Amino acid sequence: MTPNPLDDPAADPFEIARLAADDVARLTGVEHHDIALTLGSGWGKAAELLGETTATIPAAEVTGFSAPALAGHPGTLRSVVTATGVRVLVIGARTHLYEGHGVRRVVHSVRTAAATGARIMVLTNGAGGIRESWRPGQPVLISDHLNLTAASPLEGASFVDLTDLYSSRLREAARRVDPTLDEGVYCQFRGPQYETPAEVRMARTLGGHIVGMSTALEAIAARQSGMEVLGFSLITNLAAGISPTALSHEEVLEAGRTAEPVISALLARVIGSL
Ligand code: 8IG
Repeated sequence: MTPNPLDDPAADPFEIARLAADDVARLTGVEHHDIALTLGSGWGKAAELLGETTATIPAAEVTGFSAPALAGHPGTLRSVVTATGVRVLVIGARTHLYEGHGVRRVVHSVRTAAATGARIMVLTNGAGGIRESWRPGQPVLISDHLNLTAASPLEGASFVDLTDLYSSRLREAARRVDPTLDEGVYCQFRGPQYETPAEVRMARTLGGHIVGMSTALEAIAARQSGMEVLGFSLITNLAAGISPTALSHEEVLEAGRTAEPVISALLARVIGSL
């Protein structure tokens, strides 16, 4: 298998994202996308409700997405057109930091989305909830984040402003669709282990409300590329120690399955309103 060009330290990740965007244009027949959407666990049904899927392409055929020497499934990218003609690039291929391939690979889909022309990046995930009032199956907006990964997608002296990272304009748009949407601060841990109860208490003390393993690094990269970011977490479980019982992967999957139609419809309505 050909090596991933992102793994060459001398390569420019933005140039590779441009090549990836050329692949997306060629394989989808769509030159320019307006909005990009990364689907996390629990959000998978949203793509169908957004509009008409005009192309589905294996991520492995797009530059930089290929995973050499690893049997993992790289997922798909989809091009969807909404009723009003907005072109949405739906990314069903997320690379996590805990996979160990480095931050460039983690944020490559975001940089590719920007290179296709997308001005808005919608990031969704499944996550643990720290707020005691939250229940599994509840979607919440991300208002800000704590990056606890000790990693950054920025290379060199790139001083990117993150003051309004999770766009207040887009959060207001989401709340016009569903005024009951709560919001909170997302804490990204490296994972893949879930937190200890002490780590969850730490996150709460630091001002965190949501614990996850994906979105903060992607949001930073999106902002660096000039995109506006909207973030949603599906609370699939209460964070460790918040609930009296241990975290069960089955509970997480079940909450996701139950919530999926509801939150997917919500997401489609929000994106349709942007
Ligand atoms: I789903 O409780 C899901 N993803 N870090 N903690 C972290 N990530 C998660 C959790 C959680 N639940």
